[in-house]
Parts: sequence; C-alpha cells; structure tokens
Amino acid sequence: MGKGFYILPRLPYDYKDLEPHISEEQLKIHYEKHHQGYVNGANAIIEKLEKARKDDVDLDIKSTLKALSFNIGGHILHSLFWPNLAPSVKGGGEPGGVLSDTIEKEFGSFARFKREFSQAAVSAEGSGWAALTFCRQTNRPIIMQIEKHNTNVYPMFRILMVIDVWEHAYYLDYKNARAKFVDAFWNIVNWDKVNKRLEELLK
Ligand code: MN3
Repeated sequence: MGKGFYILPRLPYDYKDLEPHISEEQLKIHYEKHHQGYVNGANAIIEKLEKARKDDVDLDIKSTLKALSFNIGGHILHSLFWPNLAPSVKGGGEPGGVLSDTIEKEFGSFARFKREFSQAAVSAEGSGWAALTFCRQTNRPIIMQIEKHNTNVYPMFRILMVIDVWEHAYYLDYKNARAKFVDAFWNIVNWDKVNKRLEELLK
C-alpha cells in the first residue's frame, strides 16, 4: 500500500509505556489488530471501488459506502486517540495553556469538565467514543458522544481529545468495568497534545 491508501501511524510510545493503566497486551491488540483492521478494511473497499469502476460493474453502493465510512472513521479516531495519550510517567494531571482557560470558561472548573467527560464516556451506548470537540462557529468546546465510528462532528467542529470506549479498548484489563478504564484514562492524558490541537485551531 502506498500513496492514495491509508497507513497505520506509528505509536508515539512503546507498548509497555501506558502501564499500569493500559497493559502491553491490551495496547498491542488494540493497535495491531483493531486499528490495523480498520486501515486494511478501508483500503480493501477503496480497491474494490477502483476495480468496479475499471470493470464498469455496479456495487451495492449503500452497503459499500457504509462499510467505507465505518472503517475510515475507525482509522481516523484511533489516529487521534493514540497521540492524546502519554506514557504514565508524563501523562495525566491537569491541562495548561489556552486549553485550561477554555475549559474553565466553559465548564467552570477542570473538575466539572472531567466529571461531564467521564459521564459521556461511561454512558456512551454500546460501542463508541466520547470526544472533546471545539466548534469554530461559536468558539466553544463541546463534549460529544460518538456511536460506533460515526462521528457526528460537523465540518466546523474539530476533535481535541477522544477516548475509545469500545470493549476492545479495555476488556483485557478491566473486563466489563468501563468506568474503571475511564478513571484510568485521566492518568495518561497527554494534555500538551490536546492543548496544541486547540492552539492550532485558534491561530
Ligand atoms: Mn478501538
């Protein structure tokens, strides 16, 4: 796969680095099997579309495009997720910079934001995500839930931070205790990265 296809991005840390919050085994499977699966899935569908166009045959466009957006969504969301985590020794704490100001202004306090974001993550139905987004029309941060990989994020929204709450993200470490995984997440958030994403938007 070269140009014109999706590529699995490199993890910005080693498999062991997120322990004890995310185990080596959990991270490795999540990245190498699940994320890679979405990359492969999206590329396979693009190839199928190319072939159908070349042979001038019809595909079931509805199901093909649904599968394509599912796989691309999975790839994009995981690509945002890995860098917004940091090794246990560096991650967590509280944000600084413009992100800190933005959170305080919108939510009143970091503690209040953390509570709302955790509630969004824990209560996301079935397989999904919670996302801290930023609306460029109102210049306000908004917490959103994402069902499966269907980002209900409109073009003027940008994702600053996501948490994957599909069972495949935590089951080896936490079994069905999603809330424990969400608690652990706060210890490995890479606030510098999240802050940089916001700074880029505000430039
Ligand atoms: Mn995942």
